[in-house]
Amino acid sequence: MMAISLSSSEIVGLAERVDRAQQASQPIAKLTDDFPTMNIADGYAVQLALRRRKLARGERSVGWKAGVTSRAKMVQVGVHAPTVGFLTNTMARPESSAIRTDDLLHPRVECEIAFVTREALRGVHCTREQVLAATDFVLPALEVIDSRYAGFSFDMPSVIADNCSAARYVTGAWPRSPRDVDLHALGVVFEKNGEVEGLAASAAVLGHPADAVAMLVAVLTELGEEVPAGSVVLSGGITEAVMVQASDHVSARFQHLGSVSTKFI
Ligand code: OOG
Ligand code: MG
Repeated sequence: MMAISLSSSEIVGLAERVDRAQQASQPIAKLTDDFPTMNIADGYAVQLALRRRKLARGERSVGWKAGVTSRAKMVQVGVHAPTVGFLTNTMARPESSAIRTDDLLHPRVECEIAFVTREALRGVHCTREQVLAATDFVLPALEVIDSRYAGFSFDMPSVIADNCSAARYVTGAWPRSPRDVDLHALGVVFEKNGEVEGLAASAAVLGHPADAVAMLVAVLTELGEEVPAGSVVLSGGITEAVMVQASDHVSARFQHLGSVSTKFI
């Protein structure tokens, strides 16, 4: 990763800017409009400052998310390399609940496979096998993303600074051992209001969802972080994300993993 080019006061100021946009549900311009030389290391520095702000307010860290790990997502958002973001307890929603839209800007939903770890993961050369060995179980998941940038329009440093659009996530209720299912070739049917929005297989995320988690571990290790035991890790949207609004119902049906659904109010 390149060296950080922003000053520490710029990093803190940009984290505050992103945080305020989220709290006020007011979109902002992508950060690189003001800081055109911002690089990926700067993006992560802002993201980690944002994470520190949230944890200082009492949010609890529950895990991490891989983003832009599939071709469908890369094409949709115009970012061509995977990214990493963080998850806190305030983003988690139980499957039976309805997700409010009045505190979101322009939510989109994507279907993902979630990993729950029983051992910590770290290392810049983390492998698929290490991820599988450290995984307690996998779950079907829906992620609600909500870019703080106007028009959902950003570049890689800006989206990383905005915690990769993280907003809400829902996991299904049926844990499976990663050893009991072929994580490489699971089909998924993604529906909104009973209409099929996307069909894909789990291999869409970097060839294997555990490889997406290994990528995430490598990035976090470079940043001086790790994936602790007991973390939730989202491995990235398998299909394009779909726009949602109040009254929509979304579900993802995964071969061998069961389904997960949520509605919006
Ligand atoms: C960036 C977040 C991407 C995923 O699963 O690909 C992401 C975005 O699309 O706004 O969470
Ligand atoms: Mg996602």
